[in-house]
Amino acid sequence: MSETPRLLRALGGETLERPPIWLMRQAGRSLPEYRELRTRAKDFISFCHNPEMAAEATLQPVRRFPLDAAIVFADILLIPQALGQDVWFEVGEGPRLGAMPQIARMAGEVEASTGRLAAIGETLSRVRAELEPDRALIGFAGGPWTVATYMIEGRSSDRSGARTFAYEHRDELDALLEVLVDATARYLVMQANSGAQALQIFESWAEGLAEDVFERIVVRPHRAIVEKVRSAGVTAPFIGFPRGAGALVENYAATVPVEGVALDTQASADLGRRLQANGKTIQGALDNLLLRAGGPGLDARVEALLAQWSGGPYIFNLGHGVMPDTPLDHIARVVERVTGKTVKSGTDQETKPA
Ligand code: 1CP
Repeated sequence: MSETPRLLRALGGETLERPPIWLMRQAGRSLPEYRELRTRAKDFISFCHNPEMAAEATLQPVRRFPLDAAIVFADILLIPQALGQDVWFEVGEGPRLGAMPQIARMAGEVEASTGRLAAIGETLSRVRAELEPDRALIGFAGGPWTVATYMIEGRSSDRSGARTFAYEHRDELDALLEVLVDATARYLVMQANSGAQALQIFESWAEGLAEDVFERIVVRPHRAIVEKVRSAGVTAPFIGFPRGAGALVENYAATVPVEGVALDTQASADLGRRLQANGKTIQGALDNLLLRAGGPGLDARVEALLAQWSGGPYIFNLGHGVMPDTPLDHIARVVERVTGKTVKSGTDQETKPA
């Protein structure tokens, strides 16, 4: 049997007898063993910068479930921090960022920023050494616009402040995106050189943008990232995730040279098939809230997704990350259905010894 990970075969354009499966945000708070590990770190950022702990968190979901890929445990907000903006996490509330440094100042930090993220490379090489060869290792970064929304607003928000900024300070936003494109491309090159075999760009907040704005602040920066990473000699496939882009995802797929396009929960069967027909591998798009809810509705939706998209290159996944309070037996049931494998470890809420 071929040891090329199923995820990479799908991203190479193969239609497989069963699609690979992994779940966005599969590591982390839905797992009791993660919550236990998390108590040992002083804070979330130091957790991400601790290769031993981050490698453990990366491997936890693939030990528990027969998933086809692991995604490196890190966060999209490590880049602003590496560029000199303060970032911290308020327990139970989410990210907080200090005042945004001057853009020109951050531009001068781009080269050094990759070195400040060296621990993530170390996490990747540790995981790659431990992961079975038929499972892929995914690296990632946030999309420049999504990262910029946090940098501008200083926290999770409805992004209205960041969008207003995009209109009122057009040149400044373009300059900020350029800094982020540069830092992100270098970071992804470092991740690929450390063992990441596929690279996902999480543009989680691509919704609500007019076509011309979407082109300017999502499409163009993504294309620039992919081109920069490719010109550094990296051949790892990309998965772009312009979440909430709606019909504009077709413009995205036609212009950004990514191999895979991750679709959110509202993507229609036809939209996915059109992207496949145009040479893209698609990923998605089970509702994370349905995964949490479970029951016959979940089973029916999993069957529908498999039926509608398995005729072309397809990666089974969610349309947004796993909710922290998702029952693990719901995850087990979906993974078993897609892979045809049984989940060996207990799926109850008990902590499993490492
Ligand atoms: O203490 C903790 O456990 C903090 C919770 C947590 C975790 C586990 C955060 C804070 N980030 C992460 C890890 C993480 N973040 C991963 C690796 C784990 C995995 O996927 O298995 C990844 C891929 C991310 C990506 C990420 N971070 C995104 C994009 C994906 C998405 O969900 O849209 C975003 C928007 C963030 C910002 C962020 N970091 C953390 C939180 C709670 C948030 C979201 C805040 C918000 O909703 O605005």
